[in-house]
Amino acid sequence: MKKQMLAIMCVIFLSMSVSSLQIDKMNGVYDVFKLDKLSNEFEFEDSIELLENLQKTKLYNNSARYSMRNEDRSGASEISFYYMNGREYASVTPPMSTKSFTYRVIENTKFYLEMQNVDNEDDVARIVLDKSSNDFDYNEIYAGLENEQGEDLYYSLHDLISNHKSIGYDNAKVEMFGNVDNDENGDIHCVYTNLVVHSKYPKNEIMNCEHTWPQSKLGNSSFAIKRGDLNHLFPTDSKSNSRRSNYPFGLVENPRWEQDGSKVGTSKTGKTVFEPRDDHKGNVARAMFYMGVRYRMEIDKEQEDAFREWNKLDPVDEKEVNRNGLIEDIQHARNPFIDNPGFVDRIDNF
Ligand SMILES: [Ca+2]
Repeated sequence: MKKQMLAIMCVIFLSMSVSSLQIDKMNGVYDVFKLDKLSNEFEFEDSIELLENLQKTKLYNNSARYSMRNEDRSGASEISFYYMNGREYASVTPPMSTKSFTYRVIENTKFYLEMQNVDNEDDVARIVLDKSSNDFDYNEIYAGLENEQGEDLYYSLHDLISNHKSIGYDNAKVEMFGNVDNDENGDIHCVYTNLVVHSKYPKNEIMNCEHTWPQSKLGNSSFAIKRGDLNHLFPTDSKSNSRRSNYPFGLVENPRWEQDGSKVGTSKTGKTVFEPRDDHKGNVARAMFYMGVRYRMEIDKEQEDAFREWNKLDPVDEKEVNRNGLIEDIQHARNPFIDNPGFVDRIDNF
């Protein structure tokens, strides 16, 4: 009887893993993240290419072995997945090494594989499919979330975007000014005012990098990763940037500063708020929802209500879609609220 139960459990376990990131389908480019104990965040370590080179063996049902190539192609190594006593393990042989390390697979989700070194518990790694590669079909994933609502949807989206390749703040700024927000004429447009700069390296006194979620409110955990996340960084002229300061967003009733449609002043509840001009309102809302879900940061009720309206008032346009794609190329993750603004209405609390 016990044996039967065990067999059933094994079948359930195996069929569960089949619906998740399938080990026998792990061909392609992956990002490897290591857990940093201090920030409790998975930090990007390396890109690898996995090439399946051995078929499954009868001995280890469902096992698979891959050769692994680092981004710089400096060395080949191996990673094998196998089941033992109903648990999934990975054996990793680094480049230029004959010694292998054994990892216990902790989580095998649709979006990543998390594993812990059995000899060193601090060594926790995630292998995430490089989502900018063609194998990762966002539309398929979104379709799978069709019936999800509320917290379920919130956490599914969190899992989907919880790893991205962070390139650091300085590089993010270079990418933003020189690539993501540098248009076909070589111009950078301020998102709050009409200021335009023709440059890839604008002077700090003229054009800044705006943190839509203010730096002073990012909190300590994963600070560097949040600070350099392109999804909430935008070019702004330095004057409107300092006017925005770290005020929350909202609708201004009594403006004390106003330029090209953006305002600072008090809201109907008497709070000092910043109101971006209409054509950037939706972008702000979707960037803030992204940041909230990505880093599990709460959005206060007053702002949340405004963002819900702004998400509809200023719908996604081609420019925003293109920007999402450019950021995906760099960070290997997208803002799902740009792909699917309707997600906002299906989550009742951010
Ligand atoms: Ca817009």
